[in-house]
Amino acid sequence: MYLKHISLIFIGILLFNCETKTGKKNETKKDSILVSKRFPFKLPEQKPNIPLSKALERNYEAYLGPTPQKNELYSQFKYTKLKGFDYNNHDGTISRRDPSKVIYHNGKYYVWYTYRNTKTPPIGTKNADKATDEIPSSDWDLAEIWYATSKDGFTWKEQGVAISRPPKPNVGWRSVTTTDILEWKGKYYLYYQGFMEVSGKRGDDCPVAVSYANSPDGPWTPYNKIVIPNGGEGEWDQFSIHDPYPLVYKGKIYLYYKSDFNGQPNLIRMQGLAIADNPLGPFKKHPLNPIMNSGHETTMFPFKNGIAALVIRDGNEHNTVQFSEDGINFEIASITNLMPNAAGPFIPDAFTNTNDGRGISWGISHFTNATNWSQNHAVLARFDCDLSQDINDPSMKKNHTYYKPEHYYKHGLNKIQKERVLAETNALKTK
Ligand code: AAL
Repeated sequence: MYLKHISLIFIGILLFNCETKTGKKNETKKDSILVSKRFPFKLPEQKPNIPLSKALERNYEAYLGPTPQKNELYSQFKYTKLKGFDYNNHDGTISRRDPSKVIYHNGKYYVWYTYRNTKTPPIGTKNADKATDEIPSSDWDLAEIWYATSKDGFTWKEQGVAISRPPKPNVGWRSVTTTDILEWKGKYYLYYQGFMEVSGKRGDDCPVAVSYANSPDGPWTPYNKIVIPNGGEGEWDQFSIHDPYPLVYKGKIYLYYKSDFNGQPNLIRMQGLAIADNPLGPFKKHPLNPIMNSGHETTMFPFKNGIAALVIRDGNEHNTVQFSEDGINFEIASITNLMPNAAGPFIPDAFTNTNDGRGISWGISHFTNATNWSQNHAVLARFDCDLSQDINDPSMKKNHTYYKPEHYYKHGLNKIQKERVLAETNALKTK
């Protein structure tokens, strides 16, 4: 009997030890091995060698760091109103939008952009048939390419027109818009959308043209040929080649662009790539186009050995920063919000054919419909971020952005939604 009591006490001690060691009731030896394989309290910097869920596998495989704070391609975005641009009291007659990348030359920053100055605000692409030589359909109809310079990136001095509309039938006679800059072997090239009909007549249809100069101050000579043509009939980019965006990568000109396709009312926007050895072409469209399944205006930058992209507004993967090691196959590198629209970053190594892209920390973007649709116009703004290997700004790496309730209430239910919600409640009453 005595022996039985002693052995029961001994087993109790054993179990107690086992319990205290694992901290859990009735854990077996096998469970206790699992316990040492349980995910630890301190987040491992590297992927731990233990069984992981898909989400945790992805957390270590898909991103450059296990948290946004450790992810070089995650950032918040901060915005600053620019000084130096007049908008006629925002009455809709003057618009500035779709800025180029920013370059630095002779002690000044340069930016080029779509400039519209018309007697009336745009009447809307749905009213394209009522547009005239003086009345614009869209905010970018009857536009020119203007430019401005700045000593600090905040206060700008508008320099005036860089590319004016050429006479009919030259490419861009209706409107020249949405430009971007390339510096190549000491010369400068401005690529831009060249409209040869009113935007909205069929759609927002245009090819891409180019002008060149020996100085960023011009004078600019139009190539007067289509340099990125629309795709063939039935191809995704058959109607619009938007947002031309050249970088120098792997010794060639990688020109990214957007196309609106699928047709109204379910317009889809994706992005393509055309590559050339010469700024005036021929550009060869990549066989894997579209190379980006989401996005709107194009914003790419060299990053480490590849190309990174700000992917905004449209598609399953909008509101992401993406990365590709070959400039073609992009994958999500981070998810963020309040991203800059039509961002034109300052990219010191945009044209240096680098294989260690340093990234970006600021640029110029735009806000469209800056006041209301009856005075529809866009304004330029500065954005700042930390997507750079050369800065470490923890306040750009926070993942919370706080808005006041009124900000949310502005995005309220529409009439149809309110009716649906009320009907759901009424349906409950009749049950
Ligand atoms: C912009 C750009 C292109 C489109 C229009 C003006 O955001 O995508 O330039 O054509 O909208």
